[in-house]
Amino acid sequence: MDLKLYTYWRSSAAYRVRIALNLKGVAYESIPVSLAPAVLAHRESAYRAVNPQMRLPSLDVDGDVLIQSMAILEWIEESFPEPALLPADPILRAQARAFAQLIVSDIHPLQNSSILGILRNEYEVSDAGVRRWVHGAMQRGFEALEALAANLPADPFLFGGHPGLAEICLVPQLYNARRFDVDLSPYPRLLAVDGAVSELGAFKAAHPDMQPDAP
Ligand SMILES: N[C@@H](CCC(=O)N[C@@H](CS)C(=O)NCC(=O)O)C(=O)O
Repeated sequence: MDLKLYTYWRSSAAYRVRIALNLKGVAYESIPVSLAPAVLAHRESAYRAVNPQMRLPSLDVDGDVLIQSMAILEWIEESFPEPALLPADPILRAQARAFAQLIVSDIHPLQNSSILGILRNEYEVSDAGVRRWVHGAMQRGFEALEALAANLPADPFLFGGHPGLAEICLVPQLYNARRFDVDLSPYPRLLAVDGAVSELGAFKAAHPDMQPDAP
């Protein structure tokens, strides 16, 4: 199978997919698409032809293009079942999915670069206002995640003996939080999970700084 991942080193949605492919031990080729404000290669016609939404990531599977990181993660899980990204128990599976969705659906969209651009350019929100918006979105989300994590066994992973969907979504969101200087000290459980998985090769290799297009 020939896999090409359209990615950008600092894209947290692409970071999720990189971690999952690494955890499954699946080889892929990285095709960098720059989201840097001076380049915006994702808005050019070449990438629009790949993904009409002009967002990252996209995964080309033998010529079929998949978009949306959660759909891609589900395809990865269905195509490469081991190691499982979700626990076996249906209740725990729903809880792991909810943990991930809280990040993917409720935190990340509020701090995505094009949304912040709209706030700045169309609504004339100041840099300080945008920063408050981003911090608020992350703090509300992390507060809920910390409470959810506090009810889970300190394994050190969230939903079982190895990292899965929850960690795949959490680690890139914490990376974004650090980029925006969000104080993470109120979330010790989340930081403990982050510390535990950051030691693993699959997470290390997926880190933005390790990507071929990182400066
Ligand atoms: N829900 C989408 C979000 C994708 C997304 O917003 N990706 C960001 C990078 S992390 C992007 O391409 N931003 C460029 C833009 O918004 O123009 C997913 O999970 O794949």
